Amino acid sequence: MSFTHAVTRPENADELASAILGHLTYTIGKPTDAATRSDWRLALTHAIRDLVIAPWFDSVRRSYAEDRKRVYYLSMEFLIGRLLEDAVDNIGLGDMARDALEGLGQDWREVLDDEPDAALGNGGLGRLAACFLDSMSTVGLPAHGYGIRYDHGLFRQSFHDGWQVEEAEEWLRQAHPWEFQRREVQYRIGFGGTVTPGEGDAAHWEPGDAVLAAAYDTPVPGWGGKWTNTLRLWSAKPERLFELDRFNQGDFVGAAAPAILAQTISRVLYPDDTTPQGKELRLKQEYFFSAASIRDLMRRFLIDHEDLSQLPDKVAIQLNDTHPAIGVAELIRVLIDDHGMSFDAAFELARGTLHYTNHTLMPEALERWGWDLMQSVLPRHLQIIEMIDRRHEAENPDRPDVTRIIDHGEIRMGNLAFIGSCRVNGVSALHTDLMKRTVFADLHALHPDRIVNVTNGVTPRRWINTCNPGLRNLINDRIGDGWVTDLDELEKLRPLADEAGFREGLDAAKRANKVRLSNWLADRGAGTLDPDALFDVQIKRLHEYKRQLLNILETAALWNEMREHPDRDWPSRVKIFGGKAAPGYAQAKLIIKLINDIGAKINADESLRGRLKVVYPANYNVSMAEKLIPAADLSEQISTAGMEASGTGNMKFSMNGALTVGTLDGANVEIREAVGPENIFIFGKTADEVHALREHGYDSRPAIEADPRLARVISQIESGEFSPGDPDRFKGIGDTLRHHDWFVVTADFSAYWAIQRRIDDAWKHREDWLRKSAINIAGMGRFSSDRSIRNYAERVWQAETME
Ligand code: T68
Repeated sequence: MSFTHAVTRPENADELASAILGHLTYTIGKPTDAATRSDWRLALTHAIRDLVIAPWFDSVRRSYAEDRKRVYYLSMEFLIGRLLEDAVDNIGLGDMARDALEGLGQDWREVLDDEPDAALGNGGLGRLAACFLDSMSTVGLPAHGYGIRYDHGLFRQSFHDGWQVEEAEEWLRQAHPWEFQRREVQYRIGFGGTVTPGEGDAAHWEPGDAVLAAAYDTPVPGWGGKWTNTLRLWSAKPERLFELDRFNQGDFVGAAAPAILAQTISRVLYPDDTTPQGKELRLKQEYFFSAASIRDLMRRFLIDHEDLSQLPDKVAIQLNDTHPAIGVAELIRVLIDDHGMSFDAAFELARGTLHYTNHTLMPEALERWGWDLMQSVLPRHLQIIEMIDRRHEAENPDRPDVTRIIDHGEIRMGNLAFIGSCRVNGVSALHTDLMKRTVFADLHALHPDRIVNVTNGVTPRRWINTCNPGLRNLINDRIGDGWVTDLDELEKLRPLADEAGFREGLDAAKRANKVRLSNWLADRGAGTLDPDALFDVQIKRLHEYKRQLLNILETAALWNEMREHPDRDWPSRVKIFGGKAAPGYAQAKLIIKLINDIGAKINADESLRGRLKVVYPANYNVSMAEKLIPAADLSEQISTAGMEASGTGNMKFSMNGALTVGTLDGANVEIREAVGPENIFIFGKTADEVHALREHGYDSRPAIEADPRLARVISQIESGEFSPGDPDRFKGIGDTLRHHDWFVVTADFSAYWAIQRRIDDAWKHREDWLRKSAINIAGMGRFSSDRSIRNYAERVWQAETME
């Protein structure tokens, strides 16, 4: 019998409203007069989800039928944010859905804002994975995302007296209608135990304990609904839910204990960003999802292929940073122990299939695991890693020690990922170049063709089309909407930069976004903001290398200067900060407190007549970024040169018409090329200069002595001017700036101050500013994640799209 109730696409808002009401009644089980906002959101979500299912099935069917190479993107993090509005827009029903919902008496924005963010990531790395999912679907590349279904995503941040306080995040407290649990798909993932030798290279591993990896699938519809991929997230479940014996003996808590222990593996996202922690649980998380994913993709491969040697022709596995690098050993283990291959053959196959993306140059951020820990958690994998290391040494007898995988009792996951991969990539031109010259210099010398560059990108669907309707409409009116899937089309805006009418439109769209943001911030206690002020925004994880400290020092120095020269023509500025510090990162948390304390002092100073404000809304996340970025005039990208691998926020701001103040770091270098040096504010030491400064131990004293503004702010911080009740509070920050200024904040201060004053001047020339803004938007074509994904498909995965 064929299925005759397939949901058809609604022709108009009434039909969609009827589908929403149907779900409110029969799926949610609520009459309209008792329905809450969440009920309406869930009903709308189900109505939209229905429309995604048939195209999803079609995509799966076609990818099996045509037997194309599939891409598997393994990532510990997918920072996907909200899904509803994105899905509605991707299937082209944005206006209709709004009309339908408003016809039902609901406020569109309020209903959309009811959706919790899926914060299954820390920052750039996780958000990149989410943009890549969108692009892989949009360009029609058969792909799966594989990750962990954390019960608790990134912690919720609040400020108590200006200090960061963390609380567990609970995105799953509400129903999550986008996912489908696949009860039939579960794998037993073992840990510990013993290994006994088998035939040839094979061995028998008897794990000491095990958990089940249970699959939850989320459809990822691309633009226009033409292709839909799957994000499969793994949740850890116990093998036995319950120990009846213990329960019957009255040990009610103990009866459930083994189950609870098993579930801890997918309980929380590690809130570290860039610093690894030698935690057993983290290693178990990494193995858990890598092993489940590899078993799942092997199962799919074996449905249609008997010949394992075809694996590299049909499968590309991308390791998003080293977090899934244990997958190198797991894939080889499966090929040897489960499929009877020799180690050499298995290694060759694995190396043809795996690829690794590096996201950081900080050597301390490259993962390492203790030999003892690996031996106790993954004894068979340790043997395989030893075999890989010996083989690499045999092939490269003169290799330097730094290229070893196992050294000084540690397993270096970066080297394992490099040696086990076919292609290794950096995420911006500068970062890739530095990878070749620094952390991977010796491995690069041994394997000169392996490292390639794939500059990051972001999806213009979420980051212009959906988050900035004013700008979207302006662009569509002038050049049509082809840019949504071919961002190079934005080039057509370049000549319009010289057209007053277009600049006016740009101005009006930006101002409307700023008014909306001001209202939203006012609701969060920011007071009244002047929408005609320059909105100067730094939003990203709190990290010393990102130098929020440089920004707040300059802000305090500006405050001093404004008080000294109150009659100067100071343009109004709103300094907006957003971002979380890792809970264990004391210095970053102290910087948050400093920003809030300096902000409180400035905001209370009436002599400024509102011309300088500092705002730091708590709990920055993807949906907050969607409000802030369209309203920004100035984008702060001021990391210590050589330390930000790429940045992706920099691209989002520029696409939305903000001008960048930045160092020559990460993708800022390529943004400068794309928009022209006269349309971006670049300052500060270059990566090579920073390196040279550090070589002999950087001494900040001359820089502080030479700049009275800087000297004064540091003294104010140290003397307790911003912390009168606790004058010693920020001594540590003064001490860092004076004696251990690793991030060369003091060396760049004068240049940063100077460029900010140039920005003050530029802001006063409104037409010229808008021209620059238009040129920024026009130049952003190459920063679409569609371009990144096409680069990966061609240069890394050797995979074709379904066009
Ligand atoms: C970021 N890395 C880079 N790491 O810092 C950024 N790390 O320059 C780049 O644009 C982005 O990756 C995408 O390539 C991260 O975000 C992490 O979040 C992270 C998480 C856990 C452990 C280590």
